[in-house]
Amino acid sequence: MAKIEPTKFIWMDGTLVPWDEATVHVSAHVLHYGSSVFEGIRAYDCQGTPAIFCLDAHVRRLFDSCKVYRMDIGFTPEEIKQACIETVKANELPTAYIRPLVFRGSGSIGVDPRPSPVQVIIMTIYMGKYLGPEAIEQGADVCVSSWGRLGHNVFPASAKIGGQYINSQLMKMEALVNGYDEAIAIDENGFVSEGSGENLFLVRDGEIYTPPLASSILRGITRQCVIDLARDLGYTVHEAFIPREMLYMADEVFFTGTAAEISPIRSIDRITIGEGRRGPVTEKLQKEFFGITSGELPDRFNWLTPVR
Ligand code: PPE
Repeated sequence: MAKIEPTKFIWMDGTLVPWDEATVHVSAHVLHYGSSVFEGIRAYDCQGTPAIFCLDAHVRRLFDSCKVYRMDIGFTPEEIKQACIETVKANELPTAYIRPLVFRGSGSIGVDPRPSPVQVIIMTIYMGKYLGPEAIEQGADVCVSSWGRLGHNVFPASAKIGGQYINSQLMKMEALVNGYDEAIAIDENGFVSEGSGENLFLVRDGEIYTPPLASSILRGITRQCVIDLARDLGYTVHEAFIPREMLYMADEVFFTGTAAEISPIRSIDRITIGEGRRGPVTEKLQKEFFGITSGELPDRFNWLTPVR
């Protein structure tokens, strides 16, 4: 997807270090067992000032994920928030994708991660449109994956844990190899779950539907913002189990996510969705969302933390 362009500094275990010095040893536990939790946060160019989107909610989820995974991060949420701000500032980026990562470093071999030290890094890089620049207007072509999402007693889907992303990688590779832009997973009960790195919404007869947390989805922060925004605009939003066939019968389907923002879907399994392009509800939500993040509209939901 996006190539990493190095920036000046990476925040590592409490200090900013030059990009090239932010390294780990090959014996690091995370490399062998996927023992990490992470976040993805965007900073938008808000009238010339970088503004971090939903910083509190992302830091809260990072700590929630650490809790599930029995990881003591060693910093307070306030310290991590300040570190995100400091890293954006130090790299002098007008916009950024902020990637906090908490992982088990080098110290022990074997499945029990606890003897390996917990390390924290915050990387800030450039990120463009997740599913390509055209997809945000024209819509993406997606498939239902042959890979399913696992139940909550196998993988805690609402915790953003590194190792769990093998499932997403399998979905994404299969989709790309077969000529699609992205895939949608089905949960263990046969209901629609989410994309490899996005939550999913559909529109039918002017009402909006999205799978509930119990469909093995990540508790998406953009998802919550879109629910709040849609209700504020007067739409009815249902968090409801969605049978697969409802995807094909929808008037509009779109993804949400930090990287994906609000991305329309124009076909699923080569079946045209609605008119085969971005629908009016999706467009309206995008307009409001990008209006707020660019500072053209007031930040009425308190989404933004300006970096001065
Ligand atoms: N589901 C999954 C599986 C997921 O990874 C993401 C974010 C979401 C839903 C949307 O959540 P939120 O960002 O809080 O609205 N995926 C992140 C990583 C993507 C990547 O390719 O890396 C992201 O969008 O930053």
